[in-house]
Amino acid sequence: MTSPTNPVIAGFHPDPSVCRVGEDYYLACSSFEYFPGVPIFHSRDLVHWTQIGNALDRPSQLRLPAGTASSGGIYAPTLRHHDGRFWIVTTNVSGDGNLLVTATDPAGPWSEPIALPGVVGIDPDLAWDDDGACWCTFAGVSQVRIDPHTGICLGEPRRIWSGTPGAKAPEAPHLYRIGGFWYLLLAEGGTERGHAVSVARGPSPAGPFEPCPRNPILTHRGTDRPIQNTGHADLVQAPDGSWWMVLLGVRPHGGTPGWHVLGRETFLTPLRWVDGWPVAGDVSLEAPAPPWPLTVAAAEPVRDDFDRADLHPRWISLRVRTPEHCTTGDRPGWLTLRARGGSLDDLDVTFVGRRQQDRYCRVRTAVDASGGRGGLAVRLDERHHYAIELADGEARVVARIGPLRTVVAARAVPGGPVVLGADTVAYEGAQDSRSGPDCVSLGLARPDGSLDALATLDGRYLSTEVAGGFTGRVIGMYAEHGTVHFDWFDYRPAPPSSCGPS
Ligand code: 6LW
Repeated sequence: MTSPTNPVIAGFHPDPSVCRVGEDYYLACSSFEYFPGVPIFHSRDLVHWTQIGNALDRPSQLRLPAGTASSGGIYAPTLRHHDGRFWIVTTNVSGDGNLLVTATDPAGPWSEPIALPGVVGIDPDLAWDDDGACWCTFAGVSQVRIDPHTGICLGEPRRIWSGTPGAKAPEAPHLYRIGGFWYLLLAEGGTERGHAVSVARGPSPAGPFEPCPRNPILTHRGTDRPIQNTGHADLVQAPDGSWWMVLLGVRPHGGTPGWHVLGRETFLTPLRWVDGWPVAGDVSLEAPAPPWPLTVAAAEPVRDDFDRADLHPRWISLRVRTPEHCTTGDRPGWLTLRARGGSLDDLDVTFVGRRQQDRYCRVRTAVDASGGRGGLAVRLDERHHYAIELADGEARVVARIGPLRTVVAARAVPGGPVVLGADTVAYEGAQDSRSGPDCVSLGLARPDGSLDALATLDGRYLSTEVAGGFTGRVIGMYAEHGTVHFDWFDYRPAPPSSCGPS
C-alpha cells in the first residue's frame, strides 16, 4: 500500500470539524456560496474519507439569496455527536446567521434549521457539560449557554479568552473536556500565512482559561514548508486512546508570493500530550500512518454519466439548485441545465461543478448546446474564471480576470454534441520569482481524448491570492442562455504535462 498523503481531503474543504462514534469518524466543512452546503465525510481510519452527503441539501435549510456574495454563505460548521444524535452548528453570513441542524444518520436527512439569534459571531462551537448544559462558544472568543432544542440563549454572551495578545482574528473555537480540564482550542493570526492554533485550559467550560505556555501549538508562518496557512483545527480521540488533529492548510506554488488555487484543504496530524498540554505533530505532505490498518479506499469514480435521478453529493451549484434549472429527467442519461438569466460574470448562474482536487487534472464533458449557450468553466468566483463555451456553431474560450472579460480564442465546430476539455498543466512561462502556479488549457477533445487546446492561460488569476475570499477552484458545467445538455463529465488527476492522449 502506498503511504498515505496529506491533504486527507483535497481541494476546497476548509474549516474541518470532526467527531467519532464507535469506529466511525465523520467530518464537516464550510461551503460558502455553493448549494448544497456543508459536505459530510465518513472515514474508518482518519486518512481515507468518502463524502456521504451534505447537511444542508434542501432550499428550506440553506437560503442563499440571489445577491449572496462569493465567499459569503456558510462558514465553519462544528460537528458533534451527543445524546444519540449528530449536531451541526454553523453560520449563514448571508442571511440566517447562526443555525443548528441535527440528524440520526449523518448521511441525512438533517433537520430543518433552528435559529440561534442570540449567538452573534461566526464559528460557533457546541459542548455539553456533565449536567447536560450546552455551551456555545464563538469567534471573539465569547460564550453563552443555549437550549439547543429551541436555539434560545440562557444568559448574555461573555468574553472568555481572546488568544495571544496582539494576534488578530481569534476564531474557530472548539471546547473539550479532556481529563480534569476544559480545553479551548482556537485559531488566530488570520486565515492567511499568519494562521496558527493556540490553546488554553480551565477548570470549567466557562473558564477561567490559562493559555498554554507554548502557544501557538501549531503554525507554519515564516517557514518554507509546502503547506502554509495552517490553522482552524479540531481534535478527536481514536478508540486506541491516541489523539488526532484535523486542520486547514493550503499548498501555494509558483514564485512570489506563491499562489494557491485549490482553496484551503483538510490535513491530518497526530497530537501528543505533554504536562497536560497538547503538542501537535508535523503537518507534512506525507500523512501520518495511524497504528491501525488503513481502509483500502474505494476508487472514486472519475466519470459521471448522469444516469441516476439524483446527483452525487460532490456536485455543487451556485446559491440554489432547482429541478427547473438542473435535471437528469429531461433526457435519459443526460444532465440538462436551463439558464436562469445570469452569466458566469454574475453572482447567480445555472452551474453544476465539483471542486478541483488535484494540482494537475484533466476534465472532459460532452455538450449539446444546440438549444442555448453554455459549456465548461474553471471558476474561482464571478470575477475570476476561464471557460470554453459553445454557441452559434462556435467554441469560444472566455477569460474573466477582475474587471476585464475577453474572448481569447474561437473556432467553428460541427453540429451535434462536442466534447469540451480543460487541463490544468505545469506553468509554461519562465521559472523564476514571478512564475505562476500552473496553467489552464481549454479546448476541444480529440477522438483519443487528448486536448486540442484553443488557449493556455496563466493559472494565477484563478487563485485565492489574486481573487481573495475563502474558496478554491470549482470546475463544472453551466448554461448562460437557453437549454444546454451534458451527456457525461469526466474528471481525473493527470501528469503535469497534459494535453496528450489519456
Ligand atoms: C472561518 C474562519 C476562518 O469562519 O475563515 O480559517 C472563515 N478561518 O474561522 C471562513 O472559512
